[in-house]
Amino acid sequence: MSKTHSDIGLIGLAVMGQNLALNIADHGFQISVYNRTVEKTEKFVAENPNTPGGLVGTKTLEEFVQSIALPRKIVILVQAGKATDAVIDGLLPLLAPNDIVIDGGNALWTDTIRREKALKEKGFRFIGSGVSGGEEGARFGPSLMPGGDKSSWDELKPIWTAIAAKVDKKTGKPIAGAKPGKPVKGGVPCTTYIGENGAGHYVKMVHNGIEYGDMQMICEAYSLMSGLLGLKPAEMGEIFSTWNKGSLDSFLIEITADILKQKDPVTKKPFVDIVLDTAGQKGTGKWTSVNALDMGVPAPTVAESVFARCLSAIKDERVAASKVLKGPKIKKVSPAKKKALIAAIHDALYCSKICSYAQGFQLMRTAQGEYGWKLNFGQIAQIFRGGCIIRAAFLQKITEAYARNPKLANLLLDQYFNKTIQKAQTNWRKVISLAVENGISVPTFSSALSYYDGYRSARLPANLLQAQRDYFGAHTYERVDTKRGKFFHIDWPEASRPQLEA
Ligand code: NBP
Repeated sequence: MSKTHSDIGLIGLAVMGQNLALNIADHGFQISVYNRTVEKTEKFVAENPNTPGGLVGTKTLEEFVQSIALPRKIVILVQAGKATDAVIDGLLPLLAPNDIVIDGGNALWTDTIRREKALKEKGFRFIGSGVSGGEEGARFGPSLMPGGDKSSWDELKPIWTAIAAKVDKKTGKPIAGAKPGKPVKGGVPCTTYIGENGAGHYVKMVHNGIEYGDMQMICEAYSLMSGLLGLKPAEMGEIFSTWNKGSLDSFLIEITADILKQKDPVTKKPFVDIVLDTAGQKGTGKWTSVNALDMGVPAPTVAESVFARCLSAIKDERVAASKVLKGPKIKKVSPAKKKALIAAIHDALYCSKICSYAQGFQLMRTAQGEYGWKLNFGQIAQIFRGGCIIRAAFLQKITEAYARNPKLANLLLDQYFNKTIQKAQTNWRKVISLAVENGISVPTFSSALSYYDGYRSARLPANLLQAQRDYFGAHTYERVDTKRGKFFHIDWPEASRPQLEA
């Protein structure tokens, strides 16, 4: 029998909203749903008549709001940006004090900070929750990254922990097998309170930036195997399947193996060969990179992965340039060295991945200082273990690293990551050298290595750079033989500029 009032409400019945609503209903919560285009609501409710919790379709915002138990929990899953503001504006006159509005879209974290503040001033509570895992995640278990008012989290927690992806307590591996009406039982939920105001959406954004990096790095491994060894997609698919059983075990490696083994239904050629090489983007990788630049945090690998998509997008220009700009002819590696090269590419991928995550976590660490959040990095890595696109066995190593030292300055300094790179770096360097010698573009692999080499350098050539700045702009410099924080300037033209006039 249906309840008089629903446990929760959801606005926005596109892909994410429909799937999240069904996930919530599968866990026995009655959910009211509303969509601007009413026909979508009617169709959705009609198509899903027997969910365990029950769907309550509503035609107007007033009817929707009235159908939810107080204090209300209202999830918004509409297009991020203006649409979210429009929905909030429509809701505000209808809400009661202490109602909780939860934005599950991919909002820019600064918008979430603004919205949380504005709603708090009006006596309402606001949560900005990252929802990761796309359509499948929303339906059967996403990773959820809620940030905002802590008291709202305490009230939302039973629903959020129920619907989140679950990982095995011992192994940390995602528990699969959820079916419509039959969610998985037990396991550790992939959600935790991230922090105040925009913290959840910030962490979701960095997650997406890391995802950009992971995807591009896998593409570079594929490009190297194809270019240097001439391997066919299906053969590479088998290699990725093998890699998926080891330290690279992850969702993205798993789907890459599947994709490489897939045949095009029309031509029967390898599917990947008929896909045009231009990648799109929705902006969260760009946001991550822009924020890294704004905060002055070195995150070159994430940024390179965004630029790689930009470069891929100028297809016509590249095709024209390929006829004019010459590089070295690729020298195929001999079959005798095939096994060793595949192992080296594996190592290059793993080391680059470590650096990319080190950059992402540095970014979150700096943002924590900037916004006064208290982020638990070990827990953040843990909730990425299920539901997320970046879910990977490797994340357990990050959780362990932060358990060893919660104040870890950089993941590279952790004993596991340090040792792993020590062991694998010869292979990493070899692969990048081969790529450079053969003219194969590997922007994320090489930027990750440069990051590693830069980060471990006690002295960088910035001494010369600072001298240049002092020369042309009187920007001053610090000396190696005085205390930090004391600034000097040389009056260059008089002191040492070569006399141009006789
Ligand atoms: P979309 O981002 O495509 O948004 C479509 C929804 O927004 C529809 O329900 C539409 O209503 C509604 N909407 C728009 Br557009 N303007 C509106 C307005 N002014 N007032 C009210 N409703 C409005 O949907 P989605 O792909 O399901 O994504 C939802 C959110 O989740 C986004 O923020 C997205 O970034 C985020 N997200 C998506 C994914 C993914 O894999 N797709 C993953 C993670 C997060 P209508 O039916 O009347 O047009």
